[in-house]
Amino acid sequence: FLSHPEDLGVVAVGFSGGQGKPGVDAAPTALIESGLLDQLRDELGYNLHGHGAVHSYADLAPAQDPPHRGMKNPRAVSAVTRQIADQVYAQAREGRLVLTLGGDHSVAIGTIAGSARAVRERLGGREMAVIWVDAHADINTPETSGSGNIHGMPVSFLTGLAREEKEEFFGWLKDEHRISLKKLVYIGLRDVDAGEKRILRENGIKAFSMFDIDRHGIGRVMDMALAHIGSDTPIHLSFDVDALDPMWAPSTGTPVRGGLTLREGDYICEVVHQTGSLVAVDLVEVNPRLAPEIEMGAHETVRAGCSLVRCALGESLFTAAMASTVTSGS
Ligand code: HAR
Ligand code: MN
Ligand code: MN
Ligand code: MN
Repeated sequence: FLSHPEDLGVVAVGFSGGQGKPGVDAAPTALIESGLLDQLRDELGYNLHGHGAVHSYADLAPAQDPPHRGMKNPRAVSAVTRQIADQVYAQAREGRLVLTLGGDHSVAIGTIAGSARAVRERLGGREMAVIWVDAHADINTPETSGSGNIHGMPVSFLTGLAREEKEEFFGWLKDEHRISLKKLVYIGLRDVDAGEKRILRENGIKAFSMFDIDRHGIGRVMDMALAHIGSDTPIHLSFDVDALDPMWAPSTGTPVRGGLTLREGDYICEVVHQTGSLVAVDLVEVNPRLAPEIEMGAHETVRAGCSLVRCALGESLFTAAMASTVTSGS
């Protein structure tokens, strides 16, 4: 689906307004300083675009931003995600793969809006699918949310379950930005609010929880996830690092025990890359300021994040060429 698959648009989003813990805004810089973009260019051979700046969006935050329908920082999150949507769209419109480094998961309102719009425009009105890898479903509406944190709501705005007329409260989201509930697949869920469970059930949304991964193994779960999406559908992968067990990713705002191993996370990314249908990747919720009590916690979390991104972008030790070498014994 990409006219320039070797060209990678990079959007680095230093934004934390979708939740209450500072530090997740420092993730793009930490990921980049650890060498991620150099690896993508030098080892995986991508031409990078738009990677010069880490966007802070500080100028978009209004002086006063009182809650609206219980949402915290609604004007700031709306304005920032609107700008992210434009930035992702500008890269995706060129037929490039787009990598967004968050930021909290509210940024996905922008990334998915931007890539869904570009896919429709470039591919004759087609809808893309979203694979949402997360401990959480992030599908609260403003009304079901207990926290008011918008990083727990992006999927409800993106699917139209939550709607707003007013421009400054996500009213800028139009049909062209939205995704279908039928083309959404969750992987890794284990901390889902009661209201979210009802939304998942009532709408028949495809979700593979940690229970399903324990039962079937990650290999079969990915087969089922991709079968649900159907081949020949563009895929946007939104990966929340808290899908990984805190053993591999302790430095994140809402860690939940009983998560994916790093290897299972990498496998998800490898398999999605292998489809050849990937159009965009988000890596969110790395917070290098958290879990300072864990020795090397931030370092390990950043390292895990880099590994996930490299796998999604095609790093695989066991390439087809190597496989044939091994099996033919030459
Ligand atoms: N469900 C809770 C809420 O709505 C917690 C959401 C936590 N979200 C993330 N992103 N960390 O997945 O507030
Ligand atoms: Mn090119
Ligand atoms: Mn999330
Ligand atoms: Mn999460």
